[in-house]
Amino acid sequence: MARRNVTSDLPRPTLHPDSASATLEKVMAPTTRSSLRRRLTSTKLAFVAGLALLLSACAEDKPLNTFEPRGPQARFIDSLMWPWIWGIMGVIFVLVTFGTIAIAVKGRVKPEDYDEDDLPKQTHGNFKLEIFWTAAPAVLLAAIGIVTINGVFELEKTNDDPAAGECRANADGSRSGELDVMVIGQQWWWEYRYDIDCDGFFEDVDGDGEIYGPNGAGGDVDDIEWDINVALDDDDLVVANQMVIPAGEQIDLELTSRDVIHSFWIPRLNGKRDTVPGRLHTWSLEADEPGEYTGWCTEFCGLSHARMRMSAVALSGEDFDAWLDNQLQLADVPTEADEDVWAGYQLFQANCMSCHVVNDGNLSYGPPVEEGVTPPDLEPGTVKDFESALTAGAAPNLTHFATRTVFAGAIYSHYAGLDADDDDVDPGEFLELSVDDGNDDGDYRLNEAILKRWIANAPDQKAMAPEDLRGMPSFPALSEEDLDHLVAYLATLD
Ligand code: HEC
Ligand SMILES: [Cu+2]
Repeated sequence: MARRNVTSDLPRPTLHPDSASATLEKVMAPTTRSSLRRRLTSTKLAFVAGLALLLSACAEDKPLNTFEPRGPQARFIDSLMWPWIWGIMGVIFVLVTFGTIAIAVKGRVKPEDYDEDDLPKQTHGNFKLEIFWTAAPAVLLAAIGIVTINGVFELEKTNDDPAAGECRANADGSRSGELDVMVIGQQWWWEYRYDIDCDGFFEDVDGDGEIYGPNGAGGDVDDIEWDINVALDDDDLVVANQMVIPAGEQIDLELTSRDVIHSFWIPRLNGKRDTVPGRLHTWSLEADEPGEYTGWCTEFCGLSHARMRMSAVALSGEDFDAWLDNQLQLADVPTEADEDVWAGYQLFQANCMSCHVVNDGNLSYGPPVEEGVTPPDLEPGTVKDFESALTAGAAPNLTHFATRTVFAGAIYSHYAGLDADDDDVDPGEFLELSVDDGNDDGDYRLNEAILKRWIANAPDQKAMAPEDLRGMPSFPALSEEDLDHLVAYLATLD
């Protein structure tokens, strides 16, 4: 390479004593065995950790994989990722990476040509290049922006409002019609309310002709302060932690929260949407096939945020109708004849009813109404919401607890031997869950141990703050026998 004298009067660069050469010297210095071992161990560790991370991508069971869409909404999002976003990013990644390597290799100075006074040609400004690398990203971002914004509108699409008489629980007993579900987040579990009679989610609680809440007269959703416990329509079906839906149908969701902001995310069915107290966000999801689809709260919401999961079970239309029929039944009231269950029922009334609802037709709690307002008469067999001893104002509804497979924010499964993703299991069998009756005929077994442990000391298993009315308290006074009785009672709630 030609020597260029112009630069010879520039100061020569010197190496900082702490920089690469110093490090190199240290590395080359004679080492004791232990320091060598240390170095090897951390290298090995880094290698193993890296490999584990890489291999985790090959896991068979990836219930939270966004790239395995199982419904139209999730598929739509996936179609944005590929070819659009990942495609464009991929091309840029390859161009930049290999471009950098190619230039470095091509422009490198061979040791024999090395001349410390020789600097590369200095370039200042290149109008064409600058225009190019400003315009090209702008064009790419605009393209991605167009498909993404279109996607936002696409995912907002809801079903048309059903015509009269086309509902899940029609007066004539038919089950045609679409389904709206309200999703309510609270610390640290999910409630699902099904608007099965299609009269909306809210009702005129005090009978003054005005409906509380966002659907109320003259109301702008965002302006109205509303108490969800008062406003919700009590004819609706209430379940906790496991949302059961018919496969192949779009389910419209209304999302809200009773305490802090949570985020609802079942990745194989749709993207994320925040649940915000005092607001209603619309969302939807649809599962192509029967099966279980899990999700995770994705907005930090306090102590047990990481233990606030979701479970959606899609059933065939027929199975779903059967499930719904069953859910609409009142819970059985135990009789004294069955001593264990009866004892459990008594314990439940004494210890648990201040928070949990079991709709067995014997409840007559009224909503917390203002002074001077008469609550409407209760139809026999209906249950009213009441303010429970909790900040969120509600604990999981246990009316059909034994027909669900998960509890406590879907972190535990209370049935042994059941996996909806198992090819041999018909998700419809979720309906036929029954307690182990002693004969070995393939019943799913209620996991009594896990339930007893939970009832005795829930905060020990899931971080909660019962002293602050957040979460379930522990019950140190309950004996082993009491716990058996309580579980015997819970097992009848099918
Ligand atoms: C102070 C209110 C309160 C009381 C009293 C209470 N619980 Fe709970 N319970 C909760 C809350 C809140 C949860 C949800 C906790 C979570 O998953 O984060 C819960 C969850 C549960 C669950 C799991 C339900 C599900 O679907 O996730 C069961 C079962 C349960 N409680 C049983 C009982 C029993 C039995 C008693 C009486 C011995 C009782 N609880 C007393 C507040 C209460
Ligand atoms: Cu949350």
